[in-house]
Amino acid sequence: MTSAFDLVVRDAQVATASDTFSSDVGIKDGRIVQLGLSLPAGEREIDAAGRTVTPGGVDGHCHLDQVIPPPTRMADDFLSGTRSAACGGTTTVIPFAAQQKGESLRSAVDEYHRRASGRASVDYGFHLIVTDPTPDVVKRELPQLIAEGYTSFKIYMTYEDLRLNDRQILEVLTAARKYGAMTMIHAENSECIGWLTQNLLDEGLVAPRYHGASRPMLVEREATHRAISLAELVDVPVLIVHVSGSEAVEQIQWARHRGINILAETCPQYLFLTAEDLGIDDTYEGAKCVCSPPPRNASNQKAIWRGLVDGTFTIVSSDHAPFSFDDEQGKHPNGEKVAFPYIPNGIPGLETRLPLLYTEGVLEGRISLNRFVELTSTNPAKMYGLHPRKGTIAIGADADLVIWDRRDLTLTNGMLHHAVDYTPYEGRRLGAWPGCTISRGEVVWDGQHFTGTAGTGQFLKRGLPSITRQAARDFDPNNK
Ligand code: DUC
Ligand code: ZN
Ligand code: ZN
Repeated sequence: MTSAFDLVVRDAQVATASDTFSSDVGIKDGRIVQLGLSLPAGEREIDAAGRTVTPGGVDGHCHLDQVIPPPTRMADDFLSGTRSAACGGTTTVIPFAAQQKGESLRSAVDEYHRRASGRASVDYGFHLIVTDPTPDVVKRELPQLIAEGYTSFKIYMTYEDLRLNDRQILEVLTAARKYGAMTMIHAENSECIGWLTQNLLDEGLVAPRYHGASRPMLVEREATHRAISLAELVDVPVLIVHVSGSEAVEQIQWARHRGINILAETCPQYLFLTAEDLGIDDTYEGAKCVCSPPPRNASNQKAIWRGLVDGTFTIVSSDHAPFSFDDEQGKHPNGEKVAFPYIPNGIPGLETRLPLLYTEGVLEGRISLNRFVELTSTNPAKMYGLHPRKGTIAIGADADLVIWDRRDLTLTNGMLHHAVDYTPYEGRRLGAWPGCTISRGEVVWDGQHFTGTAGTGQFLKRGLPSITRQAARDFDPNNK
C-alpha cells in the first residue's frame, strides 16, 4: 500500500512567524498536506527530533548573473547562486531582471529567463529594475508585466547608468499605485556622492575606506526622506531597501508616525560589518566589504539591531551582489588596486544570511525565533505576492523547510557553495547551520552536500502584495 505521504519530517519543533509547536510534517507532491502528532509512516522519513524546523528562507533581494559593463562580471549565475541559497536554507530567491537604458522591459525579462533556464535548483521570481521609464514602459509594459507576475520593481536614486530623477520616480510610482505593484527604492543622493567622490579623488584619497566617506549617512538620510515624500505625494506604499543606519531609520519612523505606509529592509552587512571593515588604513583588503550603502559605525549598527526588534524593519535580505576579489572580473583585477569609485559595489551573502541571523539574533536572544521567521521568510513572501504558498509551514503551502542543526562552527569561504572567492564573514563563530534544506519536498542540502538538481527550481509568477493591492483598489474601486 502506498503511503499518504512522500515524506514525513518527524517530531519537529515547527516555528512559523506566529507560533512554535511540536508536529510531524506530512508532505505529498511537494506540498505540506498534514500537520500533527504521530502521522502514519511516509515513503521517506526524516527524523527531526529535538530540532527546530522553519519555513525555507525567502531572499527578496539578491543579484544573480546581472548584466554589468565589462570587464566586471558577477561571479554567481543561477546555477551557483541557487546552489548556495539551498545550502544556506533559502528556498526562494527573487533576483532582478534589469532593464538597460534604451531596452524594453520585455527584452530584459526574456534575457533573464534565458539566464535562469535549466540552472536554478530552488524556486525564483524576478523583480524588474526600471532604468528607462519611457511612456511606453510606464503605460504599457509595466501593467502587462505586473499582470504576468512581475509584481515588484526596483528603482535607483543613484548610479549614473541606473538612476531616475524625481519626476521619473513619480511616474513610476504612479504606475505602481495604479496596478498594485511594490516599488523598492535604493535611496542615496547621487549629486552629493558625485561631489564628495570628486573631492576625495582630487586629494588623492582612493583607498577602499574612502568609499564610506563618499557615501555618508547624510546622503542616505536625504534620499530616504525624498523617497518617502515622493511616495506620500503619489500615496503609494514603497519599500526602502538596504537601510544602513540610524538617520534613515529615523526618517522611516517619522513617516510611519505620520501614517505614511513605508516598509523597510535591512541586510546582514549592516548588522555584522562596520566601517572598519572597509579598512582603517589604506590597505586594499577592505574592497571585499565595499557595498552601497556602506557599512556604518557601531552606533548605527546598534540602531539597525534595534529596528529588527522594534518592528521598524519588515524584511532582512542578503543584497547578495557577488564579485570575486582575486579575479580579473572582480574587485582586485589582475592584482590591481583600483580607486574606490571603480570597485564593484556589493558583497556575497545568500548562503550566510540565515545562519548569521539565527546565531546572532535568535541564539544570542536579540530576536525571537518567530521574528526571525517573519523577517527572513514570511514577510518577504507576503511583500512579494508569494504567501501563503511560500513563507510559512501550513497545510497547502509548498514543502520548503529548513531543519536546523545546533553546532558550533567557524565560518570559512571553503564551506560555502557560491562561486565567489571570499566571504566578508570569514572566521565568524556560528552556533547553527541548516542540517537539511527541503525545496518542494525534495532534499536539496543534507547538511554535508548539495543534493539539488539544476533546472528543478521553478519560475514563480507572483501575485499582487496585499498592501499594494489595497492601495490600487483605493485608487480605483473598479480595479479588482
Ligand atoms: N548596492 C546595490 O545597490 N546593489 C548591489 C550591491 C550594492 O552594494
Ligand atoms: Zn541597491
Ligand atoms: Zn541590491
